[in-house]
Amino acid sequence: MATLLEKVHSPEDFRHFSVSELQRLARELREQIVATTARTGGHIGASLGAIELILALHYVYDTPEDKLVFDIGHQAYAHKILTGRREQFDGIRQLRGLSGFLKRHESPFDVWEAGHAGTSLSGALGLAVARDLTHQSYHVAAVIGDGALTAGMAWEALNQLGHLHTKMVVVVNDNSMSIAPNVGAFSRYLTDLRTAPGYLRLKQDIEAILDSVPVLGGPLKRAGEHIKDVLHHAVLPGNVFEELGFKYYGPVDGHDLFNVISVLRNAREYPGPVVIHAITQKGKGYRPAEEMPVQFHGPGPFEITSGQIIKKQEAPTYSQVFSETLVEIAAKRPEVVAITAAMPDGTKLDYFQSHFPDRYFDVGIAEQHAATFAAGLATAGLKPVFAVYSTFLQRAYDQVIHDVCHQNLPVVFAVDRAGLVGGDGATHQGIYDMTYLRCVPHLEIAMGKDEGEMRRLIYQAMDRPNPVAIRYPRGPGRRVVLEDPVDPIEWGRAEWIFHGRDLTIIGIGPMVYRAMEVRELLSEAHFDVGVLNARFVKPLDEAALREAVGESRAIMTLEEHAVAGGFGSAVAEWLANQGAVMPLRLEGLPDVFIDHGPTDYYLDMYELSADALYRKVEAWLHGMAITPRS
Ligand SMILES: Cc1ncc(C[n+]2csc(CCOP(=O)(O)OP(=O)(O)O)c2C)c(N)n1
Repeated sequence: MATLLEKVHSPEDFRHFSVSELQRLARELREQIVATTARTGGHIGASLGAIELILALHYVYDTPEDKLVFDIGHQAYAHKILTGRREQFDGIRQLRGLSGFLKRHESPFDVWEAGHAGTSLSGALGLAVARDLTHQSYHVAAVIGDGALTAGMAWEALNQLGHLHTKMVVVVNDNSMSIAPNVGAFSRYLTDLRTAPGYLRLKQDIEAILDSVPVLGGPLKRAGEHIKDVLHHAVLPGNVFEELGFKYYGPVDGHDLFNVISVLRNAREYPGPVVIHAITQKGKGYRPAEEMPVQFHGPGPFEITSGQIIKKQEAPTYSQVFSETLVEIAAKRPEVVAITAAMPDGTKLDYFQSHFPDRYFDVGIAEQHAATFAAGLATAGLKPVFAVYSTFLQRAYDQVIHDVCHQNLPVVFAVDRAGLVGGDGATHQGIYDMTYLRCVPHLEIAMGKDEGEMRRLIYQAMDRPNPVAIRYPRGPGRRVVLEDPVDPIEWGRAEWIFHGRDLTIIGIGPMVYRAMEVRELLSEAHFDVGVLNARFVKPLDEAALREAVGESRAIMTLEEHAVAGGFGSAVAEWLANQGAVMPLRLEGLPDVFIDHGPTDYYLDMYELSADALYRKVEAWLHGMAITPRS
């Protein structure tokens, strides 16, 4: 039997459906999302939880004329399927397939792109203000999760929206979860709103009484509304949204299509800003995702019937080794405290939390605050370690400079997911941090070639009197033996792995192993090639660099990072200032946003595989008359 979904190529196709047909559509969407993500992995939990909201929004609004803005975009799988991408949905997050987030080039229904949390309200307010200034009449609605509402940016937007009183609808998709259970006073406040039946009944009763007071038209009507507002505020306990100038509808059961549609219809007509507080369940309709919302936030492939997530047998990840190392250190050093911005599972700081609950802080999706909070802790003699993905540290740039580094405070940034990240794609690549951190005074930056060196660097970072960033990549380590006790790395010292007279390849991070592969190939072709494991981006090991300049005829740097301003640039700056005339080649990632897909695919594409590097380097050396030794 044909499914209803097969008949839907655009929201127009279901706007005449009955509520029971919409409910059937919701079931079919659930089946497709579960069936696909079981193969591809992806953001299943949030997407299952937002299905009814998405159906209702497209049902009530005339999209894409009216503008729907999603926060992050990870919850919008149903939106993708309903807006003409059902047949491509199978390829979500796969190479050349649909993005796991929204993309303006994918569809006119994707009016806003994101990946980072908390941007939707600012973007939507921009659309709404532009509408008014250009005398257009489209509606604007934004969907934001309770987790994303812990981001400062979201409040900056609410502040302006309440002030401008612009016509716009904000749907708060409250499932009480961020990736982990949501934290913070505001999260607790939302829970109180949700679970205070007394308040709700009182509110409904009072509103009913006030609504029954007749008001006349024109100016009198406005005066009457004003009196109602004043009475409303006088009798009811304050609701933060109303206090900020919003019309508040809620809490609404976000899975009750009939209800959500009728609330949305009212909200759409309201002349100012509206908040609809919708209660949803993460993973709704798929038992394992309902029961294990953290694991099913963004799992890899899983077995549908059992809900078993398919795990490859891999070495411990860098994040695991990091967290275990930090626990070891913290056991000996009571001043060590750990901070995450809503990523206890991703950073593996949940392990630290289980050992030292009082010295662990999940601050919500609040990277800016996390950095400054760390600075505050450090001024009072603690040793804060902020574990944060490279991409999310971007959010805290001013705080890194102004609050941490300017005061030269000994905060440790454990910069996770440094490098390409795979399925999350362009918004999540950790390939800019060396550029944006390298120029900040006082900050030292290091990256080990494997998890063993990372561990040693973490140990030593604890003794630095200034801020330090230790970078490490996503995924499994190389199963190297983890020394215990660790053998300290001389701070600022690179590691010579081979010396060579024709070329020295200076690698940073795991790219050092790639450098060794390239060396192998070049050695077979009779070139004499050295490999230097830089370890430190800042300070550079100038003595080792001088040695390389002295003994090699050419230098190549190698990094899994944007070349622009990255590690190679640091070497180039140094070399230029030496006045040394030396052939130098910088290998890394080009000046483009890199989409989702396997890391190796992109390393091949940008000619950073061992073979491609070998071919390029051999031609380069020949071009400079550096020929094989017989
Ligand atoms: C700035 C930033 N920090 C961290 C993340 C990682 N992240 C992705 S989804 C998510 C939780 C979002 O929770 P919520 O907004 O409530 O949406 P839900 O997944 O519950 O629907 C987090 C922390 C991010 N995307 N952006």
